[in-house]
Amino acid sequence: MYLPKREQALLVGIEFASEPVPLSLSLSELKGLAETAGAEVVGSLTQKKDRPDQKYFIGSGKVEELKALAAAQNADLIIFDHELSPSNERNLEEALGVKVIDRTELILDIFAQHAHSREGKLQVELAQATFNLTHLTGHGASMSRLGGGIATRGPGETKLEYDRRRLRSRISELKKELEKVRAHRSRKREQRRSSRIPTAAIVGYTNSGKSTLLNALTQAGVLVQDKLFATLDPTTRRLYLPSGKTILLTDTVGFIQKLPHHLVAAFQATLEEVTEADLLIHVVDAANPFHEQQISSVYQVLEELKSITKPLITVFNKTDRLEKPLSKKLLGKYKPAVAVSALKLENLNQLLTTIDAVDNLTSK
Ligand SMILES: Nc1nc2c(ncn2[C@@H]2O[C@H](COP(=O)(O)OP(=O)(O)OP(=O)(O)O)[C@@H](O)[C@H]2O)c(=O)[nH]1
Ligand SMILES: [Mg+2]
Repeated sequence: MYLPKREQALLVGIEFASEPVPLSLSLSELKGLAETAGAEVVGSLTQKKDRPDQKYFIGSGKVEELKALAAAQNADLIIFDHELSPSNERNLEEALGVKVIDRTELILDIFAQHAHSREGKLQVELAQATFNLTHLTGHGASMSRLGGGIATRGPGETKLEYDRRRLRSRISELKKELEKVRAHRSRKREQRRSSRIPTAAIVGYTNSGKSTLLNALTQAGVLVQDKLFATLDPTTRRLYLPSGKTILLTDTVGFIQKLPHHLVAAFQATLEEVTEADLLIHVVDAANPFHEQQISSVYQVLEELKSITKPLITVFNKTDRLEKPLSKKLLGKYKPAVAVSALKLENLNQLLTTIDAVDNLTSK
């Protein structure tokens, strides 16, 4: 069997004083993203700075350090934990002679590998094409020089374009196609509405256990993986509540901090499952030490989607991995909140009762 060589990646992060999320969280997440994309992380470099350097984003002394580290570790990919400008990327690649990508490109690469439905593929290609159009002065020239691999792959068999005119026409084609998909989805939603069954969307940070919860509650058989962004396409199943009521439950794409705005926009068709839902079930990985920061990131995206005022139940998941039970204070802060283990099927009845108690979730 042919196994492509794993790219050897170095991670780079700057600790800005103003950043609310600690760099250690961001970098460990970046490592997870890089591994999910198929790279092997061989080292990392960090720097404290007030603001990014104009030319290289990091300071020029750090560029030298990075070059030496890349040579010592045989790195063929450098991943920045921040959004780089096209000229930053070009300058860095020229100085280092190694492919340089940023967090957004890495996430887009994972999305491209995980897109299976026609809708998912269209959405990812639109996001990549929009990204490439705004970054043509960067990779456009250097991409061919620095070869393929991560951030050069499109969904399925699609080849990424780096030609301004072709990109523009492809973007308008993709938008038209996606309009059709949205129209189809909205017809399906209308059908559901006319069937008068209320809907709940499972939302939350990536890898928090959303698909595991859908499977546990409805035996949906959705793919579960210890990977970031395993789910891109929404799956909807019926859920029968203890009172005898029925609702439709939808598993959705995960959120992550520093999710660029245009990516959220490209996923509009999928995210409409969230904006149209009567109830949000917010799954939180209680075993992640940074779960409160993750909650804030999810709230930010929900705000962007104008869905933050919807009824919301917080589900603290993975309690089987906790050494001591969650504090009453935490559960009180995010009320109504339930602590469960979707994997071990623990306390799911309490969740069902809590869903049952939500006002206005009766058939309309
Ligand atoms: N220990 C433990 N692991 C869990 C639990 N729920 C989910 N997991 C694990 O967490 C990982 C991610 O689970 P998923 O259900 O794929 O998470 P997700 O939120 O759907 O992730 P994305 O679709 O990638 O955003 C898998 O390895 C699951 O087995 C739980 O209650 N306890
Ligand atoms: Mg999932």
